[in-house]
Amino acid sequence: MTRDLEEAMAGSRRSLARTLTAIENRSITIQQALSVLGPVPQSQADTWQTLALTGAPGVGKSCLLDGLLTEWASQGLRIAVLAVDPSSPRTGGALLGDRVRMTVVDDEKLKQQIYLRSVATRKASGSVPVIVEDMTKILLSLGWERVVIETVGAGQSEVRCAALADRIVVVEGPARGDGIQAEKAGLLELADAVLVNKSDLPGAELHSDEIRESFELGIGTSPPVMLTSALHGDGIQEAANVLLNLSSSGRSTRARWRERLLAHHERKILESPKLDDLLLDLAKGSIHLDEALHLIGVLKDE
Ligand SMILES: Nc1nc2c(ncn2[C@@H]2O[C@H](COP(=O)(O)OP(=O)(O)OP(=O)(O)O)[C@@H](O)[C@H]2O)c(=O)[nH]1
Ligand SMILES: [Mg+2]
Repeated sequence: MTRDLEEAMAGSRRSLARTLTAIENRSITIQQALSVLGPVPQSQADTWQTLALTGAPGVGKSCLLDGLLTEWASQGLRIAVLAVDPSSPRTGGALLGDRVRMTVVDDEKLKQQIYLRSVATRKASGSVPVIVEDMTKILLSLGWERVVIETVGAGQSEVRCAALADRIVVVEGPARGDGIQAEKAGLLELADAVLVNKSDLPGAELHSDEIRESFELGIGTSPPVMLTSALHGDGIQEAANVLLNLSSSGRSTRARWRERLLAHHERKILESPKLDDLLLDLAKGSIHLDEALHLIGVLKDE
């Protein structure tokens, strides 16, 4: 494994892929990897290192990303993408590259600036947010300047993957006539920006008004809400500029830390070597929940 890590440091993409797979399978720990790769660089003042692009299946996240990556890579940035849950029922689990053609990699020059990777959530052993967090650390410590996480914005695990990122961009489609329901409001609470994609279809403008309104009426200060058409390339350049320099609002920061706190707690429990034994004891009724949490070290004596 050390050889793969060293070759990845020397720029081998195959070794990088193998390293990420080892992280995915939990056959190496992040501590072991970083002991060879060196520490994860800290982010500069107000610039983000990680950005999540999240939203319902099929809203156009991958198509948008293709456009955004083209803009960012043209500016010389080195960007890695982790696409989480490519096993959505809609697409039957094809890999990132097969689902939507990422045209950015057709350009010989831009291709060098981009690294694309799917996270196979079905095969993943352990908590997906933990795996995504560790993979992100590997990429950053190998000198990828920005990591974009594409994840469906439904379900706790996906939302927690998004919450790992320094910034969250929620992607929406045109209005479907059902307004903003509770689940959507929960996701919007995490948003540092909203892209209403498919602006070439009717209802996109209406939906961006609905979103701004729902922020004003309850969620808090509205972040930038922008219209895009990934299909026609409308609004992509503007969105790329705004997103690259996006700052985080107090509202989204708090919401994100809440998710991270919960994810961290879960990580401690899932990674405890005592977990299997404790589950048996809990099932037998020989210990209580509080005792189990004590033994894992999540609960401390007051
Ligand atoms: N009309 C229109 N269609 C679009 C636009 N952007 C994407 N699409 C189409 O929407 C479909 C889904 O696009 P994807 O980029 O795969 O969507 P996604 O959000 O990544 O989907 P999942 O990864 O499965 O969650 C594709 O058929 C795209 O061609 C757009 O701006 N306008
Ligand atoms: Mg996609």
